[in-house]
Amino acid sequence: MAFKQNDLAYAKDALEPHIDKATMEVHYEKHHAGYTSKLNNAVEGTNLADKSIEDILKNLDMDNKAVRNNGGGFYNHNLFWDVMSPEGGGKPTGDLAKAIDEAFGSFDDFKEKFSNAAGGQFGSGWAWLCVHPGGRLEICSTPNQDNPLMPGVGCGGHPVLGLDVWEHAYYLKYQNKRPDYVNAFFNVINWEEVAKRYSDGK
Ligand code: MN3
Repeated sequence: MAFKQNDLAYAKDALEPHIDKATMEVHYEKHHAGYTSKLNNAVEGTNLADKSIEDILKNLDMDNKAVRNNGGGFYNHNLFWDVMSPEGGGKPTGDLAKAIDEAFGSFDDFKEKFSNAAGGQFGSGWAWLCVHPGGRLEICSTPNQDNPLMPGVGCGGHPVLGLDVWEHAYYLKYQNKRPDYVNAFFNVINWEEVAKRYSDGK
């Protein structure tokens, strides 16, 4: 069965002014669609074709560049769309809020560390909040389309929040001002979805 992009739960202009419609269109319809079709081409007729994307990434041969780049791109963007919402922003509640306070001191400290991970990723990549078995949280970043499920990326656990810091994710609206984009992302984070991923992943 071929891999398929998650449907967006909101219109492409619904995240404005934080994420603009033109960026959403090209990002979803061109970039993510491209990773998805290239992943399907790369696994077709191989023993990966019937596996889940999580299985593929966890057991990935990192020298398999086609699956590494496009499998990562497919998975990462599906997560990215799902952790944003026009009703997002604010702060997490419940167990996730408690875990964030335990790991980072406070929500504001978490925001600063996550923003530093996003700003400090040189070139293209992703910033992540991950949960380890037992519930411990970790912030990290990965280059290109790598993600924390892949072996040996130095970024462990199950990703519960991811931020795309490729220029294609923000350049139309923010040009070189990545920190402004990172700051704006906090206005659309769907903390309910992140909390669900946290409780599923811990
Ligand atoms: Mn992208």
